[in-house]
Amino acid sequence: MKLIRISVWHVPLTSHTAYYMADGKTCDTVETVVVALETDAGLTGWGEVCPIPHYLPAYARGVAPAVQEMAPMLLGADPVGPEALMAKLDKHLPGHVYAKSALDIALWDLTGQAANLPLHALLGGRRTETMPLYHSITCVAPDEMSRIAQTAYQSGMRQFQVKLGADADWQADAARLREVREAVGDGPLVYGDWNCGATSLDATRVGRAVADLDIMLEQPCATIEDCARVRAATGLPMKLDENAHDTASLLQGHAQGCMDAVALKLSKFGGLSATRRARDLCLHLGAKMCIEDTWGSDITTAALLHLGASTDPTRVLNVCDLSGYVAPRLAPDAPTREQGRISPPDGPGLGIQPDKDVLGLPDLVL
Ligand code: 0XW
Ligand code: MG
Repeated sequence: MKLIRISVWHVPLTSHTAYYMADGKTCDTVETVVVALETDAGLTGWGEVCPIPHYLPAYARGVAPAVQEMAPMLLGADPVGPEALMAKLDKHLPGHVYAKSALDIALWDLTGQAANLPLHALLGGRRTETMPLYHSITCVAPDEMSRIAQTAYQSGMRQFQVKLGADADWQADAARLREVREAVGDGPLVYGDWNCGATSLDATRVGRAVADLDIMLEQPCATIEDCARVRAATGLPMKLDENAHDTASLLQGHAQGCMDAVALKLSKFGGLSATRRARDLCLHLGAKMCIEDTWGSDITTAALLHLGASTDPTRVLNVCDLSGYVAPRLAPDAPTREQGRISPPDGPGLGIQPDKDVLGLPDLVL
């Protein structure tokens, strides 16, 4: 089987509700990039990557030029066995992992379709029926955030990511964590995410103000060293996100003692192949994993669900139904949340069928 055509679409995704993070970052409407790889056997593999502006070293309009650069290595190649082809792409164009993420997902989709097996079977075998989701709460007034948490709790959610730092007011951040914890009661996981936006001073003050509560902190500062300082000064468990993006940073987070949990976003590492290797390293290091991506719709969500379902469930902190936060849905047959949990699709490959009417005409065909 040979790859004969590459198509790329840019699709604006709009969040159902406003979504604010520290440093003025938002993803109210962001562009997702969809990639289709067609073969001479009539199969089409789908990939997606959706960077949030100003969030990671990645941007939506950077994907198509990188794909164009890699196209000569892809066209005519056998897509079955994604890691072999991804290794060739890594030699041809080092880095650009977010663009490669969409290609790698599409290669896995084709490999699964060729094998007539769902990706979770090829990624090591299904370990669980359903996985817990977390609900990410936009950084607004503390009482509004506790109302959002309560509504999500009633829908079955038991894990809550409380966005912090939008107003640089550390006391408001402490109130956000306290009020959300009160709203959902003891037991559910509550964690505050600054998305790198705090100083170690402010994050430490917040952490110490809520140290009587069962709270985890996520990526308060811009460096692993500063996150480790906050972890040590507050005694609160910590999740790394933005700083954990490759083997070296996972090892560093672990060595610095601030990686109780970690966000494995597919596009930080370079797709399913690279994130599976990161997953295996985290199994060894003992960090609990949030298996997800930066943002996106049904294609990236299906991909992360397959990796999550093939991971030891005692090590999976949670997964994210990214497509549940945005419109339009790209695939009408994609899984949706039920009582705060979600399952991967069952069909071959990713197991979803993107809707060509929603996508329209591609922006680039190679
Ligand atoms: C990447 N986000 C902004 C979207 C996901 O829901 C989680 C969050 C994060 O930074 O963890
Ligand atoms: Mg985060």
